[in-house]
Amino acid sequence: MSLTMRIPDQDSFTSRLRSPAVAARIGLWLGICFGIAFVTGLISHYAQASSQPVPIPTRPVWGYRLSQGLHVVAGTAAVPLLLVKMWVVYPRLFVRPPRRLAPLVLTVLERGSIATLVGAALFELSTGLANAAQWYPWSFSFRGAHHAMAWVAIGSLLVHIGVKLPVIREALAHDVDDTALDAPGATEEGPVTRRGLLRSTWLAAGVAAVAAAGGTFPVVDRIAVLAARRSGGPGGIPINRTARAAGVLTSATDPAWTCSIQFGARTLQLGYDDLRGLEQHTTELPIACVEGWSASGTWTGVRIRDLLALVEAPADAEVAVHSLQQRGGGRLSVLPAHFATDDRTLLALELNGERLSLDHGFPVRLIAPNRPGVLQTKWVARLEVLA
Ligand SMILES: Nc1nc2c(c(=O)[nH]1)N[C@H]1C(S)=C(S)[C@@H](COP(=O)(O)O)O[C@H]1N2
Ligand SMILES: [Mo]
Repeated sequence: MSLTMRIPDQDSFTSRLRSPAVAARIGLWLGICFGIAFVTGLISHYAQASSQPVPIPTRPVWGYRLSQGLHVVAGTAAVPLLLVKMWVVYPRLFVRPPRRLAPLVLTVLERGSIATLVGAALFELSTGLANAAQWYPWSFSFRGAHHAMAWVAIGSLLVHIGVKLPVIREALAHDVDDTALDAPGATEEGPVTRRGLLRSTWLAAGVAAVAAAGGTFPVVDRIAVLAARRSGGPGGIPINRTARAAGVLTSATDPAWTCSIQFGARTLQLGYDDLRGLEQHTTELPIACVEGWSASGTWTGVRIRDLLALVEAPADAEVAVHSLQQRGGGRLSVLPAHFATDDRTLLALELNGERLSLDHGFPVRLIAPNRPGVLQTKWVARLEVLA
């Protein structure tokens, strides 16, 4: 028995489906998905930054929810698009590089930018999907790495589009079955037509988008298989970290619990009944998790603004919201001044007309408009006026 190994060249790939006509059409939608994911990703990153030179508005209250929903939907829809696109174009890897120096340099640059683009795109989609599934099989910071790699992806995407623009234009200007741009050997009819392949790809991307959209848009909730986080949780809102996982079972149920409001040397301690005795307000606001799910709830509690007035805090001061939780993410968030004084920003005691459950942040949690879920601090122990 003899083993022969032959490196394929472009002529080893004969399917008519592998054509710039197909690649450009899928690429266009892939580019749109990456564009949406990039912009909404920047919004989410900025919304979580510790300082915001350009303030984020508190309205619309569902702004972050919509933005993050689009982010996850665009990213999920991009998965089948990217896979089909890679299948269509990978024979180009085997095109023999030119021998003359100038074209060789160009080829190396072009393939380098594509290798970077594919690597960054696969990294973004796989870490994003894993994050949406709350699965963290890595030790780096998700937010930092996903954000840094987004710039690599969008940069190499722009280079790629720049290099390919003449072909893209040509391909999109002609019928999808036009063969003018095809590799000479790509003449074999495949099991499906080009239109058939494109239709299946759009269908796969659409199904992926709908499956992810259920985490944000309740209309499609029933068919939202990828939006597993929406189900369950008291009050119909999923639970991100439980009281047990946060290590607050004892401190949050301690009858001696108080919330301290601290401004300079002034500190006020308010117990649960003290907070109940203050004017209560009810507002409907969503929790929009960075991981993609979101859900709306009706919250009742005390306005942060009213609490700040009790210690005569200035209206332009930021407020740090500290949790009983001692370690791990989510135990501290800072309210910019215009969020702290907004009339819909509450220390909530109730969700949907019932006392807050332990897992949703009993005794009290922060709820504010147009804000990433990770900043809606649960099991609040202390409000600290930063002035
Ligand atoms: N103290 C504390 N607050 C927290 C968290 C946390 O881990 N610890 N998780 C945050 C995140 S990431 C989200 S999305 C929301 C979820 O709120 P829920 O569990 O009540 O739905 O709570 C936020 N508040
Ligand atoms: Mo979250």
